[in-house]
Amino acid sequence: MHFEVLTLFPEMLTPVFEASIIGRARQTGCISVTCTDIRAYTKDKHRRVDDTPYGGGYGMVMQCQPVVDCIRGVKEKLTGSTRVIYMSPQGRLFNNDICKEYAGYDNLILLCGHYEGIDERIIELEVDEELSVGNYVLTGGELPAAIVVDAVARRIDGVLPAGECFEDESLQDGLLEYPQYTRPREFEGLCVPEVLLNGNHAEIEKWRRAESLKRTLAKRPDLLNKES
Ligand code: 4H4
Repeated sequence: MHFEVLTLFPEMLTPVFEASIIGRARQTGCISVTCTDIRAYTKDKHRRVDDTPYGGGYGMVMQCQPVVDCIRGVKEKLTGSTRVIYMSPQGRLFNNDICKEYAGYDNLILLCGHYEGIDERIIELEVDEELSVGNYVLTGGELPAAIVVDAVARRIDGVLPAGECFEDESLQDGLLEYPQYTRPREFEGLCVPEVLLNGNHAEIEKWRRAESLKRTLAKRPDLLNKES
């Protein structure tokens, strides 16, 4: 699967996509990730990408030509199914189901806005959908794009280390995950629960299920009311 991130700040994302699981998946060829600088598609000597909004108002708006040409320039090099996604608070809220849906594409093009957003005609001409990572306005779409790449890439075969599997539900059976512990057995007077140390897997599973229920009730009772 190929991820193409269109951004004014590729330097923001390069380190993120070179590290950890995503970095390893790129090296092994499970996925490819490219960050393309929208500014490379400008045609004026000042490499301008934004301008003031028609009708007045504060802030700047990203102009059509560099963004539309960047999307088209990238698209024409891709084969297979492709979806163009604009990271915006106005989009549908990113969740596990969307993650699953996106993992079915050959290519995802993630457009990162900046300033007050982008000229509406870009969306009309080239964007398949807007996608939001939360009901708040960020400075740019780069962090949301990194979230999407990370979450979707984890669902691609070979990305997660052998033995690990993505959580098909973002929660286990709709519950929050049980508490996790690792060495040492005691830290500043706090001990690992005995049940986890005796190797009785049936008992461990029972304890984990009880803990998941307990913490879901305490932290996210709303999850317990959901239709399963
Ligand atoms: C895009 C700000 C659109 C405002 C942006 C608008 C998010 C988010 C985000 C930089 C860009 C911001 N992207 N989830 N939340 N005019 N992106 O804040 O549509 O309100 O994904 S606008």
